[in-house]
Amino acid sequence: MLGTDYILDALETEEVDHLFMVPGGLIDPFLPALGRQNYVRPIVAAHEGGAAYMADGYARASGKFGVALCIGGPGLGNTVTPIAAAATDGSPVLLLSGEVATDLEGLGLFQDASSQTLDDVQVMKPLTRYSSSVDNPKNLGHLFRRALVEMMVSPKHPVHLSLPSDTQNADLDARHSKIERGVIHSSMLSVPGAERSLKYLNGEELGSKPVKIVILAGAGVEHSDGAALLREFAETWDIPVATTLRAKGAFPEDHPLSLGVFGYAGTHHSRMALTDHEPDLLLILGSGLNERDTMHWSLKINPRSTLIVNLSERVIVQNTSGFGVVGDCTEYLRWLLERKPLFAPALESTRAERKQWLADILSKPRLQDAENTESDHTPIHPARIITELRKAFPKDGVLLVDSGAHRAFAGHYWTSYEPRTYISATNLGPMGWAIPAATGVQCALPNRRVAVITGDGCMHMHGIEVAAAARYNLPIIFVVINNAAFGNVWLRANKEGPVPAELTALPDVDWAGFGRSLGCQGETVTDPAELSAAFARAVASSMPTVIDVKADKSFKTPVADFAAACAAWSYHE
Ligand SMILES: Cc1ncc(C[n+]2csc(CCOP(=O)(O)OP(=O)(O)O)c2C)c(N)n1
Ligand SMILES: [Mg+2]
Repeated sequence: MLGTDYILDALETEEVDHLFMVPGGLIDPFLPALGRQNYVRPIVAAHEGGAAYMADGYARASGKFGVALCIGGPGLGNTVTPIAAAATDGSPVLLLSGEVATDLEGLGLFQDASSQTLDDVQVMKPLTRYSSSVDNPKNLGHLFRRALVEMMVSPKHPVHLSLPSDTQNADLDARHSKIERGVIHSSMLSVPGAERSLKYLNGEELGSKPVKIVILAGAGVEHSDGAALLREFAETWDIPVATTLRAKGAFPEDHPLSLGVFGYAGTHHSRMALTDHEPDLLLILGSGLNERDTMHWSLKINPRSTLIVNLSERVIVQNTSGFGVVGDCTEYLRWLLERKPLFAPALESTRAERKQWLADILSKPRLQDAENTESDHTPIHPARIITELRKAFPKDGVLLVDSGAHRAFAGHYWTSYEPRTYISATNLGPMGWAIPAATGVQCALPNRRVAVITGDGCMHMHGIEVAAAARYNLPIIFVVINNAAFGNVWLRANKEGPVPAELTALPDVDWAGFGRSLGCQGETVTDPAELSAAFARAVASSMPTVIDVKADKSFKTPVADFAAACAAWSYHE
């Protein structure tokens, strides 16, 4: 079979049924190859950035990996930010780019981006775990295999293969054999570390039995499908759970033990439990502990009373001078639950006091300015938009959230009931990510409802990708919180001096009309009382809908706790 057929056959073997692409001369051989098979469904995006974001969305929703295919040179350049977003969020994306024939490299051929000129492989090196040209077709099999392994080993990461046209067209007498899931997803746990952690749970290392125990759950829990075990562990001993914004939904936010999100856009409940007073035992599962996860480092990681469980030794060593458990969170929770008698008496004896402590916290307000969720203000308050969409949208539907002030409103006022139902590029925060990523999510989860909360600034960047939802009949609901501004930039503006208005203002675009022109349904909502019916119509429809909600830019984002932590922070602490 040809090199192109080899790759498509390999994707089928790995059960990856979609590929996201923009065509062009350097990958022409892939076009007939895509026509020769019918397992991998190609989705053509408007822009390679969109294709790579779609692949990222597919990876996050499917638990497999996403594939983006583009030409080298200008096509590959367009994927730089998406691949960086996948890298910073640990999303496994395989980027395949075309390259000129190896015997023509460096001769000034149109779009040559081989190692002799722009060097696509080097462009992708810092962003990927593995970036290589397959310049000898005989290497395609093992280099492809190497790329898959590098991508899927935890923490997952994007990889890149550059495919010269002679490799795409080579006749190969080989076929990919499936990489056994057990090999790549082998769950690891340092057992001596886990054994020592028992002394934290039963109080031996702490000096007394822990009453105020809090779990902070990061993306490591939802990645490794540890959410069910986390719930069992928390419920067995009434231990409250907060999540990072990245892992929102890893613990159901309507659960009596839920503290909601901690950190950026987080709840007052999580702040009270985690930072107002130091807990007796803080268990941090699978979080990279970045600025937003730690509420601008206001989370005090006391080495004597904190247990960090992470696959990365670096996360443990950088965040505590104390002890940590190196390992997969799912494996750790399973290991603990198999050894209940070794620490259950301690947790049992403190249960009543812990429940009282939690009840005191939960009796206080959870949300900042909760009254805004019912605001009748026009232009519409973003908190009201988020709240009305939540009511209309199915509990197991998947929400994607973009970058801007709307990220804070969604993070704070949205309720997530299941893991992986709130997806966002929280580490890099590239504007417009959510719009194409939703196409990838809907391709991976054809039977789930998918919605996007985005801003008008984000629409200016990648809004054109709503076209893919129309072309491929994907019933995605795109909610544009349209405040005719780069809202969060506007909110910050003037702090350091007067800012010319045109730097933060955007024209009030008719995004519903824009959506209709691309084949979607379009709705415009100006009155908050109309939100509920508009969302209900979109949920009932089998077509994609762009809903342009005219919103007010002047409402502050609900990040008071985070802002206070930033203001209080000092290098000398
Ligand atoms: C690619 C990229 N460029 C610039 C930024 C900086 N930035 C973050 S949010 C934002 C404005 C977002 O505007 P909009 O989508 O309308 O959202 P709003 O804040 O109004 O809710 C900008 C310019 C970014 N995050 N990503
Ligand atoms: Mg805006």
